Amino acid sequence: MWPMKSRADRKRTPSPRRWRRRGVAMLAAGVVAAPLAGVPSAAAGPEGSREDRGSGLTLWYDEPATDWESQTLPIGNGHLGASVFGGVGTETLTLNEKTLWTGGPGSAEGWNSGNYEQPRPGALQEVRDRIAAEGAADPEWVAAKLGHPRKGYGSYQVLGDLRIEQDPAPGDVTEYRRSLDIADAVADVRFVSDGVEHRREYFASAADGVVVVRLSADQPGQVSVSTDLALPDNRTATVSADDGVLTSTGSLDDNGMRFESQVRVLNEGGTRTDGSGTVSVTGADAVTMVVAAGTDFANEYPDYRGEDPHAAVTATAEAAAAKPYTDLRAAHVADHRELFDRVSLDLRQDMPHQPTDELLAAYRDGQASPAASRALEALFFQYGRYLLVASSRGGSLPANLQGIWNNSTDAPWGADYHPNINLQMNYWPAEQTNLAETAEPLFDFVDGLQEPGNASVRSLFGTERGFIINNEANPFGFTGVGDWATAFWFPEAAAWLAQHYYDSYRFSRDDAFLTDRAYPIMKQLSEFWIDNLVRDGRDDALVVSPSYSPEHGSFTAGASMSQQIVADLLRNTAEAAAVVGDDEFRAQAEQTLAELDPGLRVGSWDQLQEWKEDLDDPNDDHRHVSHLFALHPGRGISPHSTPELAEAAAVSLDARGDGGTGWSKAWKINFWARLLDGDRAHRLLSEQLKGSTLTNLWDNHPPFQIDGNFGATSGVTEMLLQSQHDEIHILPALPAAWGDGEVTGLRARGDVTVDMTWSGGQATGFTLAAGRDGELRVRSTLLDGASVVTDETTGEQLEVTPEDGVATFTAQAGHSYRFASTTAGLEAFGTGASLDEERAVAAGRPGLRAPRLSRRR
Ligand code: FUC
Repeated sequence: MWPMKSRADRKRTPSPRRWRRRGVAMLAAGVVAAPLAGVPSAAAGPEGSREDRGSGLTLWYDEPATDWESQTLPIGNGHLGASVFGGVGTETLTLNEKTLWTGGPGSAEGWNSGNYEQPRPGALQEVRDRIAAEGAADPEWVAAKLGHPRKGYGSYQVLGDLRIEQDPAPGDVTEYRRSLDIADAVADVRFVSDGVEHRREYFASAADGVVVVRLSADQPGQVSVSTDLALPDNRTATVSADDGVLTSTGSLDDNGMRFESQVRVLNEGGTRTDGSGTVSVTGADAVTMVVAAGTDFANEYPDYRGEDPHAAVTATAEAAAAKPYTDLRAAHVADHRELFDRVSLDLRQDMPHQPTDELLAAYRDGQASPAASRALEALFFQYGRYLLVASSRGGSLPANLQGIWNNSTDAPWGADYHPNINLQMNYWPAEQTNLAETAEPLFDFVDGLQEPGNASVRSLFGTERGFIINNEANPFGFTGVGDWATAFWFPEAAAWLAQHYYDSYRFSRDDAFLTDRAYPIMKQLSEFWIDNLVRDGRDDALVVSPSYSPEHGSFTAGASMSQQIVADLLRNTAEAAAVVGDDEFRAQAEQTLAELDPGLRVGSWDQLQEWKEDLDDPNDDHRHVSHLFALHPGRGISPHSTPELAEAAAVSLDARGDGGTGWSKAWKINFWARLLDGDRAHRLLSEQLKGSTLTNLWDNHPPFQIDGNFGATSGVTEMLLQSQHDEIHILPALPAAWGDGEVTGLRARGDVTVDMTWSGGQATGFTLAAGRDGELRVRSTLLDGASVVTDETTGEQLEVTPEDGVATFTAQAGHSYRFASTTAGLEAFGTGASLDEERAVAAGRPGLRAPRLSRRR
């Protein structure tokens, strides 16, 4: 329905990817039935509602938001976003449509896609020669040689503010509550005024493609509102009202991008009147507003324009407006929960009846109880999953630096795509937290970079094969460079993004995805690097030159991150080539890999070197820790197989400290988890919550930048489960603060879904649900003692003997394998097994079921 057609879409086979559908729709009648009607349930009393305390999956506040960045509550359906202020007399929803961008072709500034407007013969060689001769080159000098000012880069745009004025403004407001239930993905505002309880609900439905607002009261005829749209002045727009439909249509001054939004105002009772750019309703029992929007952006090189959005927006708005509110809400909740409910996390938390901003403040001040602290941490984990679902659904652009939420026409960094950490971090939680579908826009985006990125290869490198992007990208195929000396050159970025394709395959083992989509991308990127690696005169190894450790230091040859990324690409490509049967290229990738400097060196103070020369300063606390790429998100360092490198990584990480910006702390959670240090990982999570999290729980770089939310969710997952080394590592980095708990629905590489319980810091049981036939390798302390493994599907027990802490067994697709300790912690299962059953399992008697975890698949 949206004018987003990627090359990949057109080329795709009818069913390119077997999306895993592990979640069981939680459309239990009670989940969706209770709050639907126009008459809401009672507002929360002083003891708190069920949502405040019970589920622990609600952010709530006792005041309206006054600051967009730190206080508004975000809803989104991947295409449309809205931030809810919750004002009483005047409610404001800041609206976003993900493709509304200035810049690109047709921009008033001109447009150069980052490629050179005049050829620069010899410039790249001159930089390489100076680096070879002098060992390093100053970034300013390199930028003068290889950079140039960006033209028409643009910025992500706010669509506008939807304002809803209640007339007369409510007086004597009591019992005010503003909340966001992230399990239902519904925001809610309630208050009492003059004895009338008002309730407003807000959600962004992927099922129907619209944002929905519902205003109601517990007495008839009490909803009187007028609504209008406030638009920025960097566009031409007409706002008209006709038959209850508020339409804004126009184009951006900068690039002529056309946009349209429609707000359909549907009143139950009362009178509706069209004004000049407003729709008013008086004396209604309830009012539903349905918002649809679109632009004429299309992910099609080189023009990036498709159809005028009018027809699609009208069709979407009409279809949604024809449905009863209860149906819209039910469809939305079911759609969201099908994704969200796949993972549950129980840290034995106890959510206090306390507004979320007060809970965050108490956590920061060390005043929150341990159980309340765990409640905030578990909520923060799930919030990252919520935000990913809300900001990244198939058919639009990927989640940008602010996800989908933006209130300005000149967003920080344009709210663009920064692939030197930020864009990748956005997608770390996708596979591991069972939200594989959310990565689809990333793959569409990267697929769409092939043509513009190949033009950049030809312009910047003078070679022909493959494609690149550099430090920043926008939706219009900006794949070249700017001139910001410390952040303009990073052609390794696309190779890093290729890791997401291969990792997606490692999780799903979907051969069609690998053959049709991932491998062609990986091969092209490998070809680019095979064409552009250079011989290092120091040791004859193949290196990247010029090479720049993101935003840090001088240009050199063979900085660690550059080498580690290219090594990761070549290794993955060689493995993938073996699967798809491309033996010739496999041999070429392996040969290049053998000659490549791997970028893994231990330096003079036992640190992992950031550069090929030992230049690291132990007092340097730079936020980027790029040279640990091989530890995370790569797989070149492991405490088990390369302990000396892991130790060096720990020394480097320790020196960098526990500070940093939001995303930097989030990355450090992942690093410490990969180093199997749960307490340190937890400390970083605490640091992020205390110092880099806004009261609406958005990550604060500063400014608000959503990568840290996603990075933290990934970090928590890495603490609980890892599988990057082809073994499923159960509870690899459990902190002392999370001594007892349970998690369900996490994903491990190999197409496995994992549930776990633990007690006293030790695994007490876990279940591996295998999606494929084949060998699985498992590492768990539970296997150190006597344990029993039961195929839950057949009831049979398996002989599993760990070697060096790793058990290997052959799994069958569709079977679940239950690992249970026979010596300890059985009472911790406690979910459905009788004492007799538990004793029977403990005694290793076959034929009796192991205690079950609560599972939702
Ligand atoms: C990275 C960081 C900056 C900022 C920017 C958006 O390049 O180095 O700190 O987060 O992205």
